[in-house]
Amino acid sequence: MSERLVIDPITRIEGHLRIEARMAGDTIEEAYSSGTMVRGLELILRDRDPRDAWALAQRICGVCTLVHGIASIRAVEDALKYPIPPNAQLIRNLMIAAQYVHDHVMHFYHLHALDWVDVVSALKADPKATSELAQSISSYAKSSPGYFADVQKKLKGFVDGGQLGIFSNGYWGHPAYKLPPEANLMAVAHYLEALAWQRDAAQLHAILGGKNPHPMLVVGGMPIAISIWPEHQGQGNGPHHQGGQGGTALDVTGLARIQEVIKSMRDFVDQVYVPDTLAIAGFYKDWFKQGEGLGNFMTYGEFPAMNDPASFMIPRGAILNRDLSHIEEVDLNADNEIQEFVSHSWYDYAGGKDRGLHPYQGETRLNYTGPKPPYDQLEVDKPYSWLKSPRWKGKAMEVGPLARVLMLYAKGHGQTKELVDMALTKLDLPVTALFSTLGRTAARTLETKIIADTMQGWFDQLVANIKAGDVRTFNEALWEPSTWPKHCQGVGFMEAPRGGLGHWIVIDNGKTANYQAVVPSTWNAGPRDPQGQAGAYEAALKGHVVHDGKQPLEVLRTIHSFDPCIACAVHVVELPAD
Ligand code: NFE
Ligand code: MG
Repeated sequence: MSERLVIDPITRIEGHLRIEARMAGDTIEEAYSSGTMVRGLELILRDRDPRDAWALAQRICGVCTLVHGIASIRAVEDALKYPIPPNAQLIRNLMIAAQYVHDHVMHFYHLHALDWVDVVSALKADPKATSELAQSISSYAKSSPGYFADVQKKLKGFVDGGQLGIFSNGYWGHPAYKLPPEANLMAVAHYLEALAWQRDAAQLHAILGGKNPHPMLVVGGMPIAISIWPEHQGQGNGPHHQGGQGGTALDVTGLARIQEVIKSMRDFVDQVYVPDTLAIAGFYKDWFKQGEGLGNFMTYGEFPAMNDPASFMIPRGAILNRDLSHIEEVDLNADNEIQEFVSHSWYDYAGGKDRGLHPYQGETRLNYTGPKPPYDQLEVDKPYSWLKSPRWKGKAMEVGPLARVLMLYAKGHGQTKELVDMALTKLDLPVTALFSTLGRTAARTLETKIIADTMQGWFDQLVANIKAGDVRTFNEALWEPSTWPKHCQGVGFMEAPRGGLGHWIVIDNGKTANYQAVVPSTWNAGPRDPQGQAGAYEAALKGHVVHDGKQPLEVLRTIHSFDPCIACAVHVVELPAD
């Protein structure tokens, strides 16, 4: 019998995602991914000043805050050939890195962990045995029997009061949960720790960008002054500054606080996030054998030393059919490489629905043809999503942490090789285990460590520049539109936490003529293309066995391993009037 499993919404994500699966018994035969909300930000950006685009574009998402702002200012800078000062580059790198660390830790504990951790089982744990477990895997200070007994008491209070709150509606007791009670209790404790820790992490954005989420940015640099005058020291923007005289420049106090935040990030990643990932993964080795899907991976590149792709810490490229011995070059400007298709999306193209359009020529023409909500089932032979289907040279590609770690690994990046080999050895798994649901989750953890560790070098370089007297953060040379060409176009790309992100802008007479954002979750969560090729989520779910259709935990595990963000992917909450 062929039945349809429907999960809508899939929770603990940003935005509205619906998954439907055609079942053969308890096995997923075909899966369909649908974004059920459209926002239309690309239309809002038209005809405005390109220098303001970032402020609007950044509102595409509040989870990956910053990244759409950065992609936007980079797009305008690319169009205008607008160089930025080295300090601005370093400050951007620090902010992007802080975004990764913050976002990945939050994803692991708050959006994904409960797919693996049974909160209610933690009540049965012995606090002393939990303490022994915690101390056997990490030097993290909060690991005494008393600490875990307190966490357990707090949790018991939630449960006894019928108030699981943030833990309500889980599939507690599902047989696919495999952790012993002690590991569950340790993970619940760290879920709560991560909530507190993330406040610290967010301060780096507040110091360098004025606030979080959605820090302040500017085309041509960063909108922050650096103070080197001793009489101003201590009046700056460190959260602990005592001056109280309203100084906003970055000074020794702010720099000292940034150093503390970087240390707090690295400590949490080293002492909590990495050991927890490895410990939890050890109980779920089956999940290193399923959930990959496409086998094609793409990165755009990130963390430039200068505005030169050759200097990227994470390189650009494509890996096809899992072949780590060969990396294809990716050109973000070539008409026939990155294209978006709408054959299965609720959009039209002027030239016909089966064409692919490069983002410079991209169109955003809404045309909802689906059933009137609420509906039982999507019509998957027709358009069934507000996401488009991006393709690279006609191929569906996975983007994100796994793509980046594979790229770094394939290129022989030292620390990546060390970490991946350490994790595989510890878990007694072959390198092919990376191509899986837990491979994706583990790659996210490992890249967090790599990026957090790299932050120190950028910070040291920034301090060295300031000491040498270079306090420039903004280049005003091309600020006035009168200096711009009449027509130009550019791409702003980056690696957002969820993968390669591109904003393409066309500027005519100083105004935005066209704007297209192709975001990571569109690559991963998009629907089928005109050839019928599945997107990454759809391909990854194929073959999963679902133990209980009313509690589809297996689907959540694989979908959440991508860290979905549909707010990003469908950039009007109302359907167009008919
Ligand atoms: Ni809204 Fe985002 C990231 C971007 S993913 S979270 O990372 O771009 O679609
Ligand atoms: Mg778009």
